[in-house]
Amino acid sequence: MDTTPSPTPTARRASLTVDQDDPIWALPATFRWGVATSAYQIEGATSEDGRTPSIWDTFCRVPGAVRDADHGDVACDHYHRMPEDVALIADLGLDTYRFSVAWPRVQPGGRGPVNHAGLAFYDRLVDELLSRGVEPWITLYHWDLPQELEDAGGWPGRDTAYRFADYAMLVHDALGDRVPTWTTLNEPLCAAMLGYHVGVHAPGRRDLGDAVAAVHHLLLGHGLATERLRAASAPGTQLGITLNLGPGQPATDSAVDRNAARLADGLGNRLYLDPVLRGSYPDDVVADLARVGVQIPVRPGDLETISAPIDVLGVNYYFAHRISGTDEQGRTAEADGLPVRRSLPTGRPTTAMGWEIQPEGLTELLVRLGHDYPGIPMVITENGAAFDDEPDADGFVADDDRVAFVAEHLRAVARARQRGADVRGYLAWSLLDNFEWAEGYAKRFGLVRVDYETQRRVPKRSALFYRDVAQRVRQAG
Ligand code: IFM
Repeated sequence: MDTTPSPTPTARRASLTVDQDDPIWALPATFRWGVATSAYQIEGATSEDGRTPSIWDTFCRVPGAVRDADHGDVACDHYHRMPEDVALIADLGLDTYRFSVAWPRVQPGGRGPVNHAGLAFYDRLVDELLSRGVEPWITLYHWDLPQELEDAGGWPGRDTAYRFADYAMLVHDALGDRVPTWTTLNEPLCAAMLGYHVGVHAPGRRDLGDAVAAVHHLLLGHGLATERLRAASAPGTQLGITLNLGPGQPATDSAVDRNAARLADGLGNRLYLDPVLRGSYPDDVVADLARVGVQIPVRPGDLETISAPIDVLGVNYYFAHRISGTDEQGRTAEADGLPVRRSLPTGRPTTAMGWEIQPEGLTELLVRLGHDYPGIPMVITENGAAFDDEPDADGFVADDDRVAFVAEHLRAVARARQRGADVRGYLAWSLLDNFEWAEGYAKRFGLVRVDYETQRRVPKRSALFYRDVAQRVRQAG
């Protein structure tokens, strides 16, 4: 690959050399190239223009919940710097920006009329993107549930699904004429399991039954919103959901490890894929949950709603698992009676999150999805890595580790396509360094560095590499 320095956004070299015969160059000219962010992680301005608190505003105030007691009050100040951030995306030559809408900004309290001042921000954002030739891709829910809805029961309560569909329509009424792609939910697994079972994300509850009810009501909300969005949308509008998925191999061929891997796949992947794409929950997972006294609160008609047809499956991929069914003490069942599912290290290098770098897992995942859930186009709606970036005196980060990570994962996507997976695009996580949930600002995922003291943005080497790869693939078509 020609790494000739280019003048924008900084005259730095995108350093990695990619061979002429690299699978990356087999990506089609029509491939979608973009970046993703989410509202709470970048916007700040948490009490401006009528926005009310979300569960994350509340959770960040719980002592010890978030590293360094960080919070999203200012974050990347994107709410006030939006045109500058859109210019970054446009200058990188990317075609798509996936962002999320903050529910408590648009509909404070989670019910009732629209808050025009809050909605106006997204109206301006969409127009700014379109004026710079960047396609807006909306995610309606990226974890910032209005606190008042949590106080009324949160996602374990069925009513929240209906509130979500109403909110989706408020956003669609305002932006549906200009936004071609809509994702209902980002990573319902994290919203439900980390928020209501493990308790390390907002709202910090710890009950498996509540978490499983939350899964169902998140998916019901997805289905209700999809049905209503479909009825209101112009032909050609793309609707979908984003799931975080990861393959898991048993550590050994023992029955215990294979059973643990089955359950990990069931709870991590199939619990979401099957209802959305097949209209049923997986029998084995339902049986496992029943054994520990947990039932999915399905009512007649729910699964038909949840499996309303979608146009695109968003796949978020970070790592794969090697699953053992035995814990350090040799036990094979958790306290709740479910098989132990322990992810074992395989010895590969890790990112700053401690996640192993496993690009081959992405190929495996995409090929499997294409095989098990045929007929649904996929887009990588998130993939990226946190590293301990070291800026130079100019604030530039020569993040060759992230460059290599992006290259390896693009290659993994290209290989999956060669094996028949219908993958149509890649949205890097993330445009900016941002608020990484329970890790606060300690972990940096951005292609663009943010100096949180000054709010100065500086594209990293990975941003320039990504720009150049996208440009070359596009031109080759
Ligand atoms: O930052 C998150 C994002 O909000 C959801 N997907 C995973 C990312 C990295 O942890």
